[in-house]
Amino acid sequence: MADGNTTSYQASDITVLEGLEPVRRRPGMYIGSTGPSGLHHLIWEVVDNAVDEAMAGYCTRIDVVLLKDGGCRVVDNGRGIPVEPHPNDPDGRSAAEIVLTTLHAGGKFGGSGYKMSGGLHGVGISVVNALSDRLVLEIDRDGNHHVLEFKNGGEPVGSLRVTGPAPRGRTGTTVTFWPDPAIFEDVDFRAQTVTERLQVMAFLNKGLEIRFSDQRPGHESSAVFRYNGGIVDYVKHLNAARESLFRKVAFFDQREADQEVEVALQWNTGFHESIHSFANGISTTEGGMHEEGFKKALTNVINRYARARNLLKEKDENLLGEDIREGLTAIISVRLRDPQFEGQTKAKLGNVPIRSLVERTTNEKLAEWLEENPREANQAVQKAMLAARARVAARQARDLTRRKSALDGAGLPGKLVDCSSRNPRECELFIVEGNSAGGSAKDARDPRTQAVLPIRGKILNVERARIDKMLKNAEIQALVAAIGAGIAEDFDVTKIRYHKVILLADADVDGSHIRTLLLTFFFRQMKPLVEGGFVYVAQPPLYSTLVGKEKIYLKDDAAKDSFLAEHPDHKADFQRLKGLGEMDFHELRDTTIDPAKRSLLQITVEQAALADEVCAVLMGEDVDLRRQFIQANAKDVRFLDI
Ligand code: 0RA
Repeated sequence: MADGNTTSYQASDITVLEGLEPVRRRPGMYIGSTGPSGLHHLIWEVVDNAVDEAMAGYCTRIDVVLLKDGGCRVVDNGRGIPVEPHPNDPDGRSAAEIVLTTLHAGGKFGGSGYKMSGGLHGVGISVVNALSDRLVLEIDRDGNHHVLEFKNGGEPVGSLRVTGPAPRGRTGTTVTFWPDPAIFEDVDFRAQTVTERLQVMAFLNKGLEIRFSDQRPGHESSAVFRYNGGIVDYVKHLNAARESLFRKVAFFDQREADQEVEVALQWNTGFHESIHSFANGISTTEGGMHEEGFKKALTNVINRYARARNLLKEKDENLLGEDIREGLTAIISVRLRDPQFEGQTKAKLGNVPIRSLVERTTNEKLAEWLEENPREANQAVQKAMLAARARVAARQARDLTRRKSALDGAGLPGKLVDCSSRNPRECELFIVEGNSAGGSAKDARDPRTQAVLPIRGKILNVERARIDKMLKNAEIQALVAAIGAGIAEDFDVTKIRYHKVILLADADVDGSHIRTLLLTFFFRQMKPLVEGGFVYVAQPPLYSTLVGKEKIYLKDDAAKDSFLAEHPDHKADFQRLKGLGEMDFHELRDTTIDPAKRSLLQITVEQAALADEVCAVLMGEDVDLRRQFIQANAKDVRFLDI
C-alpha cells in the first residue's frame, strides 16, 4: 500500500497495552505452538513487519540470515522503528523500546500509521523478543546508528543508544534474535521452510527483493527472490512443470478504501485445480470469502462468454464450476483491515465484504480480459466443455459399474476367485498382477477367507486419465465389483466385502508401476478404503537360504546383511527369489499368503497421496523432476521407488 504520503507517524501513535510476561507463560496463545511451526513463526513475524514497510512504500529489500551461532537476523531498508522518547511513557523510554517490550504495541494497533498490515499474525515483534533469550535491535534513522539489546525474554540492557553514524543515507531496522531453548522444543531453523515462505512473500510483493543466506556450518546456501511480475510470476512458476494451455497469464486487480484484491490465473492441460489464496500475505489453505467470490464469478463469467459466443448452444447445460476449474492455476491475494481467520486451522478467511469485492472485480475484469484475448478465452471454454463431457461420461460409467455390481453373486466378476466366508472382517482380497501369479496365489490361499483377483498389469496404464476412461476399463470394473462398495461419491466403506485389500505385485519396475497406479486409483476413487486402513501391500522377500533344513526368508539386502552379521559361519547359498509368478506354492504361502508368516505393509493416506503425486509426475515429461521427487520421498515408501 503506497499510502506513505498521506500518513504521518509519530512516536505518540504507538499505544501501550501490556507487558511481555503473558507471552512467556502461554507461548502457544501467541505463536500457535512451541514446535517447529512456532519457532519459524518468530521469523515470519519480523519479516512481516519489514514487508509492512515495503507495502507502505518505504522498503525495497529484506535480508534474512541464519547465523552460525543459531541466531536469525532480519535486515530491512525501511524507515526504521521510531527512536524518539515515547511521549506517553513516564520514564521517557524510546518508542523502539516500547515497540519491543509491549504486547500489541506498534503502529498497526494505534490506528493511523498502517492501513492494512500483513504483520497480522496479530502478535507483533515484541512476541519475538519475549521468546528469545537474546535480541539485538539496530536502527538506522536520522543519520544515526542506534542499538538496544534485550536478554532473558525481553529485558532491555540499558536503553537505546547511538553508537555512531548510520551508513551514508541509510535508514532501516535490523533485528537479530536467538530463540529461547527453554521455550522451544528445538531451536534449529529449517532452511527449506524459510526459503519457501520467503519466495511466496516475494511473489506476493511485486518488486520486493528478499535475500536469504544460511551461514550455519554444513548448511551454507543462499538465494535471492525478486519478482517484478508479482503473482503473474507466481502462476508461471506453478505451471512451469506443467504444460500450460496458452502462454498468457490473466491478471486483474482492484483497490478500495480499506480492501484490495489481485488475481492471476492460467490453465494447464492437466486435470487438477490449483487455487492458492492469501489474505495479507498469509496463506488461506482452507479458502474463505475471497475464494468463494472468485469461484462464483469465474463460473458466471465463463458461462456468459460461452453463451455470447455461441460456444454453448441454447440446449446445452451451463458449465459447472468444477468443469471450468479443471487444470486451473490461480492466485488470489487480498489485503484488508482486520482479517478474520477461521476454520480448523485458522486458515479460512471470514470477512464477508471481501467476497463481494472479489466477485465484482472478477465479473467485470475477467470478462474484459476474455474479450481482449479471444483465442485464449476460446481455449479455456473448450477445455471446460471437454471436462463437462467427461463428467457426464463418468457418471454414466459409474452408474453402469454400480448396476453391474448391484447384486452380489450374480454381479461378481468372472475372474474373481472368491472366498466362502461372508464375514468381511475375516476376509482378504489379493489383487495379483498376472495370471500365472494369480494361479499360484489361488493354490496357496485359504479358500475360506482368502480371495484372489488376477489383473493384467499394463491395461491400467492410463496414468491419470479422466475417470470415465478408467471406469470403462474391465480390470477396474472387476475391482469395483469385487470390493462391492461402489466408487467415488457412491463409495460406501461399510459395504466392503473384505477388510484387507492386499496388493501383490513383484518388487521390480513393473510391479512398482502397477502398485502406484492401483494406490492412485484407491486414493482418488475409494479414499475411505485407504483412510480406514483396509489397503495393504504384500512384501515378498528378496532372498531365501537354508539353516539346517529350515528355509529362512530375508526381506531385502539389509536383512541379508544383518543375517550374515548374526550368523558369521553361515555357508549355504542365498537364493534370490524371482517374480511372484516363479515362486512355488510353499514359497508363496510362507512369505506372502499365510497370515502367520507373511509381511504386510498397511498403506497410509500419505503414502497413497504420494502414489498419486508420482502418477502426476509420470504424466509430465520432466524426467529430472520425477527423479528428484522420487529420491526425496523414497526413504519412506520404498515400494514406490520406480
Ligand atoms: C512503527 C512505526 C513505524 C515503523 C515501524 C514501527 C517499523 C517496524 C519494523 C519492524 C521491522 N522493520 C520495521 N520497520 C519499521 C513508522 C516510522 C515512521 O513513520 O517513520
